[in-house]
Amino acid sequence: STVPIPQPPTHWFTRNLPEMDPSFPVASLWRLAAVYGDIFKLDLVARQAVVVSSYELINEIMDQSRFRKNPSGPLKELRALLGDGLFTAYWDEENWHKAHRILMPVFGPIQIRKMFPEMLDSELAFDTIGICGFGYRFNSFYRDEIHPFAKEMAAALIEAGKRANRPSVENYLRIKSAEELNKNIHSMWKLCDDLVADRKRNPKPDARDLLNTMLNASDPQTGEKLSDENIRFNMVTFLVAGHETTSGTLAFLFYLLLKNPETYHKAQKEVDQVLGDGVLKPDHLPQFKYIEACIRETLRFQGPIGLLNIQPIEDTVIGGKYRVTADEIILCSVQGLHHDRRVWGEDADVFRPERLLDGGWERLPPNVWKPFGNGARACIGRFFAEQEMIMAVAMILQRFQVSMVDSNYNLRLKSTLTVKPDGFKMRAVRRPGKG
Ligand code: MNH
Repeated sequence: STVPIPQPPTHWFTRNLPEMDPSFPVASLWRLAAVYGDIFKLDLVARQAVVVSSYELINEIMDQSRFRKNPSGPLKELRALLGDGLFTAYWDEENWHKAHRILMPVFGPIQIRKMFPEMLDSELAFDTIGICGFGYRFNSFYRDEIHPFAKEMAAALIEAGKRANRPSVENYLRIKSAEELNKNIHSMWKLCDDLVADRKRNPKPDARDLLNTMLNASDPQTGEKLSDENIRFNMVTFLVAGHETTSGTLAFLFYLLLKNPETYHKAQKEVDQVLGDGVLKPDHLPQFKYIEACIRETLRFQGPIGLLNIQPIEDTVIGGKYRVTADEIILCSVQGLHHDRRVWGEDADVFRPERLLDGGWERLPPNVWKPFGNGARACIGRFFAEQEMIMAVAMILQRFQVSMVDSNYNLRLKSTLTVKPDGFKMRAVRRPGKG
């Protein structure tokens, strides 16, 4: 027999929408989880959501024979920009399967290792994808202002998050925001379409970038190539999915290292032992065991993605007693999972990279660490991001002493679809005689 899923009281017209803060929806779910517990239901008018926040329930929901990702809410709004690109594709879209088959091989560890020289040569997250992805230099470092694409992207992400958590009447009335969003979308598309056109006019057969693969490779199963439209959607997808996530994670990482100075010293000591004053080489990467643990622990403690959108393949019962239907969306709280004391222990709220060392990583139970999502729809850019982050942390710690501009700063969060620190500033001073 089943029991009803707890639900906050509803308003006659806006149902549970007033519970949501459109500028930080995930935080609303964290707040509600503290009141209603590991599972609760929300009627968000346009969609019915079930929010789960425990290891026990999420472990069950990660079973791909019963559940799968299907974009809803902000992800659905983002389709206006990202279409049937990998991140926002619905589970039954053929273009997801095609692009997944074509692109998976180039995102594997060996191919990503070959991008080392380009990564070494670029200015973090956004520029790295520009160069490794499409041979395009955004040159963020050499501009006073951030690149228009980065601005348009940030604005579009915020607007998509808001649209998903506003009543549709209100969306309808906000003509100005809709026009602005549309303008931004077309401007981002144009940059990508121009890059495709340019590459077609001037092929670069030797370039090891994603654009070459998308233009030239054919699907091993159907023999078909990706359409120009799908290539554009995936180009924007890589920039969106790879920029805020990687830069947000690095910001959280430095915040956590600085708040826990013994971890900072251990990481720096490791860099000094592995690199000394030398130049970073691909062979060094597997030697940064402590930094790897710091990155993994950061992604557990506070990663950039708050929710996984999962849908039951058919009506089913979870946790032995809660009925969920195939038209409901289950929002898995990554925060809830990563801070569940029942699996992580009493110190779940402590940043402790050591928990993942000396076999700790290998001993983790299945599905307790999900910052990159799940199964077939897990992050395709994971090796890319991990390599980029290890390189960045190693080079920064080798050459600089980093500190907080305001030593009393305590973490505040903000959200633009992804979660990141708000108002966190660091200062970097050259370490004498290094690098
Ligand atoms: Mn990434 C999917 C997290 C870096 C490209 N990424 C996902 C998902 C998570 C995620 C979580 C699954 C989302 C969901 O279930 O709805 N991604 C990250 C994190 C980092 C990251 C935490 C960095 C840290 N991602 C990157 C980078 C790229 C990238 C870098 C590209 C170069 N991610 C993707 C793509 C998908 C994705 C593409 C969609 C994959 C699919 O569904 O086929």
